[in-house]
Amino acid sequence: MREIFIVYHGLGMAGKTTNLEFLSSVFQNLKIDRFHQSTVEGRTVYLDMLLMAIKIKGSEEKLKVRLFSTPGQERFSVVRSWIFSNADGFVFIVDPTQHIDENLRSYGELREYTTKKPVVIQINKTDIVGEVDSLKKIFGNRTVFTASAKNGVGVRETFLTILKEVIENGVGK
Ligand SMILES: Nc1nc2c(ncn2[C@@H]2O[C@H](COP(=O)(O)OP(=O)(O)O)[C@@H](O)[C@H]2O)c(=O)[nH]1
Ligand SMILES: [Mg+2]
Repeated sequence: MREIFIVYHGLGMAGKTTNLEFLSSVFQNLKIDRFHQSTVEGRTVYLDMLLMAIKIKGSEEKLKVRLFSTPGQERFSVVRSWIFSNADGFVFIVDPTQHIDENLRSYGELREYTTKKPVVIQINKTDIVGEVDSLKKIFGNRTVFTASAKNGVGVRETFLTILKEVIENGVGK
């Protein structure tokens, strides 16, 4: 079975785990495995992973789709570069409650990987930050979704779009 590997990146607390949790519950019937290790405060410590088997329309074949979110701590920087270089595509989660420069620094960590691989932007937490037009403009050359992962808004759309872009980009090369 071919496998697609999609990485959710963004600042700590941006909502990466919340996205994976929501997908894990809505795609319950496709789920093969879910692993998340966190501290007592709920921060992702090492690994946040969701594995699904998805049948693509118009094809007999099933695809394994593996989602990872990146661990925040610096001590996992080696794990992080391994994850980035092995990804087929990325979702970058923007946290509008944190400074734009911080968000852009985090986005910049993907730069060398996204020249050939697709990235979809999700501006999260729009339930608490209403005005995100200026943020949308900053990322305007990419596909941008607004979301409230906590309420499951925009999560599915973000995922299905990156999946589509990865498949179109050619997977299992
Ligand atoms: N208000 C609001 N809070 C959110 C949203 N998404 C995530 N959060 C909260 O932000 C915190 C960090 O989320 P988490 O998914 O663990 O972030 P991660 O560090 O990127 O994995 C948690 O308390 C979430 O409940 C959202 O859309 N709206
Ligand atoms: Mg997390």
